[in-house]
Amino acid sequence: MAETPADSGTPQYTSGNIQVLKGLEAVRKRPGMYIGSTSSRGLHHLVYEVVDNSIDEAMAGHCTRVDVTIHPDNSITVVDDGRGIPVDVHPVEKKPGVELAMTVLHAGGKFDKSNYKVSGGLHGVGVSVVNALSVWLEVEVQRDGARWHQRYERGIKVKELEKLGSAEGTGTKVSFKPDGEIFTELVYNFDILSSRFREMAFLNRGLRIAIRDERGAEPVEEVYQYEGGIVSFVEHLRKGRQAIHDEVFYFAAERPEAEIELAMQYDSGFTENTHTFVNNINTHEGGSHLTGLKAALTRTINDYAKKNKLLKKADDSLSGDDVREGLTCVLSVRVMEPQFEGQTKTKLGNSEVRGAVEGAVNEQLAIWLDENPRAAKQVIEKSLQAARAREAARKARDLARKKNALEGGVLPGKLADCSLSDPTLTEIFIVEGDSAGGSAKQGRDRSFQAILPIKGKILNVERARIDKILSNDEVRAMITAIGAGIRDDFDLEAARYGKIIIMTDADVDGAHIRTLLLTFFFRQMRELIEAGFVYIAQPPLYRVGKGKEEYYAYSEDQRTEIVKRLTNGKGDAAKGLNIQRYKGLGEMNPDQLWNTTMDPQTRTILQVTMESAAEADSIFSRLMGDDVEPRREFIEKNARYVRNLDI
Ligand code: 0RA
Repeated sequence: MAETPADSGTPQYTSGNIQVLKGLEAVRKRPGMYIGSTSSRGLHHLVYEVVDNSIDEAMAGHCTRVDVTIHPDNSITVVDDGRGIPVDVHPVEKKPGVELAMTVLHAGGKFDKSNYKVSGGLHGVGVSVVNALSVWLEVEVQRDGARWHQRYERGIKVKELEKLGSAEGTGTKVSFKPDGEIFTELVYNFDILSSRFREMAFLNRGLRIAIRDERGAEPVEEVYQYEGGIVSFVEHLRKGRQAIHDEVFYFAAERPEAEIELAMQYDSGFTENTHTFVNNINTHEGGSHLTGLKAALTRTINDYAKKNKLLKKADDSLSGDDVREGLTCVLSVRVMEPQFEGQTKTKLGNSEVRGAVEGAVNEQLAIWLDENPRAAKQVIEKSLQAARAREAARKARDLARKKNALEGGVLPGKLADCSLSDPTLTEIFIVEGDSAGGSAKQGRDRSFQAILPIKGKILNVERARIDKILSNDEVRAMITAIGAGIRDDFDLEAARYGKIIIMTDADVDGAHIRTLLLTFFFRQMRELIEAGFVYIAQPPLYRVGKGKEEYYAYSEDQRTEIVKRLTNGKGDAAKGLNIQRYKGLGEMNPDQLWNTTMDPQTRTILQVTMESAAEADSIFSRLMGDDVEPRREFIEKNARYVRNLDI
């Protein structure tokens, strides 16, 4: 039990205090239960948690800006101009509201649950959890003409709430430093935070969110504010593809079950980019709101097409996939008591939301189509083309099926399969090139490791339609080997391996092939990424030999370090060291490949995550889409990363 801090006078353990300490102790004992993990992901969750509270204020109409700062010691400050957390003493708990917010689980400073627009949900565990998991946390509130301050250490109050003086305006400032006793990673990633805040700014029209990184020589700052809200979001996501109608379709509707906002636009591409949110949380796994949206799109577009005699045969109809081809769409709903389900708790379970979304979209989309006949015609024409291509693909697939190419147990000839068949144990390496494939086949543990060599550049699936995708040999080999189908027919349970490991050369071509493969999985087997099945192998860049000893370096820094160590700090490479730069996997013999890259005991593999599907999607489109300009922009902006790929 914690001691009462020295400066707070006589110890006073009330039952309330003991409850509080027990609560926060529980958080410190099982942090994963509250923030999901204690790795990088959990570390970032702390910031989201605090910012979510500010966004709640914004949603309630009381806050216009949020400023986030990453300090040089990786502590964080979040400032908002909301009403400020209440500082008056709670009549029952006999403590200032701000203290309850900081110490009582799930209090979040909200004493009345009447607030409809709560962000909460995936995070929403309350700022007390951040407090419990921080070495220190300071909160400053401006309210009622004064400024107030309080400090905690590992969740324990070390200073009573103190009035610092008079002040104008209102707002809340929370600063904290994550606890190294809890987290395995303490360094914040600017890009992860930044893209999350951009998403937040899109979802909360007009709200200004700034993020400032003070860790480098020069501070870096990004400011996000979108007067267009999710319309701007759709325009951002669609960037890189050619729109087929000028204006983004948008509506906002209030229903008893949910507040609904939708923005969408069609482009000439062949993929669908739908992103759904519930109370600002990205529902990667979809759920009832998405089901309602899909049903409404299919129904309303078919109704319009029939009414306007745009379908050739009376009995023809467009499928869901047809009407979503080339669609970029953001659906944002706000629900009073969201039920999150699914593997990553990002699937909306509330069944009543389905009908609400379906009804609203049916109604509003029908109006829009009627009022925009030119756009409507483009959309129907596009869907009809998709239907024709799909019919062609079905024929191609039937043919392929007959040849046992996609299904029916015949595995691709190039696959060296493993002997075990339990996918919790097995893994497949997708290897660039036949020579590396040969080494991998010899070096592997054949009981659980399968090898599929693929030839150079696979098809760019972003640009190709389904019928073409399926006619590509490399792609077909991957689909058959994995055995879980693609797109809507994808069945994770049927996957023949638990790990899909991409193994490409450490050069520019290798990076390109890796991006192509990731695009393929992202587009055709998204669930595979969502479920965390996809990995990237990390082959070494150098082999440093000294006599009979050999060491492997996976980065430039590591090579320098090894050379220093082997030359007793002199860093002189000439001293009998043999440094080999691996240009390709093919240069490694089977044993080396096993030891450095494939042996689960010693290797490092990177798991591909869907941290932000929206961001990943937009990058894929920018890099792989038809428009050249965004690709050039991206490459220029990221040239420093690109350059590192082939040193
Ligand atoms: C409870 C009640 C009120 C505001 C807040 C909490 C609040 C919490 C946070 C956390 C970060 N920023 C915040 N801003 C406000 C409303 C009090 C009133 O009615 O004035």
